[in-house]
Amino acid sequence: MKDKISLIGVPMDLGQSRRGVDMGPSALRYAGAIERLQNLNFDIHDLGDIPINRPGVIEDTDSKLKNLEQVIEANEILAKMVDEEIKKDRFPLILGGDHSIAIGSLAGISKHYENLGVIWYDAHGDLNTSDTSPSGNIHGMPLAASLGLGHERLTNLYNYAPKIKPENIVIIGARSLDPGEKDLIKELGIKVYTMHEIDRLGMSKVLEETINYFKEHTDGVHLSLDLDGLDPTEAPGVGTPVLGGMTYRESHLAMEMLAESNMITSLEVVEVNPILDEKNKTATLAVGLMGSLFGEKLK
Ligand code: B3U
Ligand code: MN
Ligand code: MN
Repeated sequence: MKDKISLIGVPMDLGQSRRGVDMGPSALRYAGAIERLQNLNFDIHDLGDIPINRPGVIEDTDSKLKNLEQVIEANEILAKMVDEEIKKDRFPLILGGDHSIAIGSLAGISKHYENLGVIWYDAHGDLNTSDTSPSGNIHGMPLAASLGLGHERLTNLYNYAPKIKPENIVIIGARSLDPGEKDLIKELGIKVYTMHEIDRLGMSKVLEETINYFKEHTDGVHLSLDLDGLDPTEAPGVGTPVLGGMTYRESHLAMEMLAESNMITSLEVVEVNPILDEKNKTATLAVGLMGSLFGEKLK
């Protein structure tokens, strides 16, 4: 892993309907994200938060793509910043914000790789398009958009498409998939470890398989860490909790195995909602996972 990290905060909550996830970057900084990585001897630059055009009144329209313009604007800024930091040979660490920001992260990252792998650690598939989405919330669409599916303004963000290939994706922790997402997974043959597979195989095997799979296929791996992948008893501060998720211990094991593999080249941490949290428990957990991912056990 690179020893220079650039941290970018994205206080975005317009990709979904519950306010509060815009405070995610603050909650993660407050929980000691920067100090945790400094203690591991990383040279970390906090570039601050990108500006989000947040209207005073956020109308809960029934549009098929809620707050499209603002989501695009923020993601364009994010894509450019991430792109610039990678050019400087720095590891991009993006703190969200809701998961719609993965569209910008991947747009900035993927230009630098032939075959970028993506680990989508999430209760959801985020594989909806404006046609299949039950909610119109863009945070349920970033993986589809990055595959080139959905609204042209999202798929073509940062002026190229697609960003990733279906065979370079591994979804871990899925337990809430919409019908259109299930169809897409089958159609494209996307590798998914649902909670069923995690229960049967164990997290150790799931990560071993994922790591071996990526070793053959990819030249970089982005970890998109949605905190709702974890069980809400341990990570309650998320907008769309789904029971039966991955535990604290399974998640630490996953991060430690990824640290050992030395294959992660970028990270985003999303969907932390401090308003719905219990004393910043979820952000603190997230920072602990970051510690493991960045090699706390190894140093
Ligand atoms: N699949 C649903 C719900 C959802 C997606 N991502 C989150 N929730 N966090 C949707 O609205 O697309
Ligand atoms: Mn998600
Ligand atoms: Mn999710």
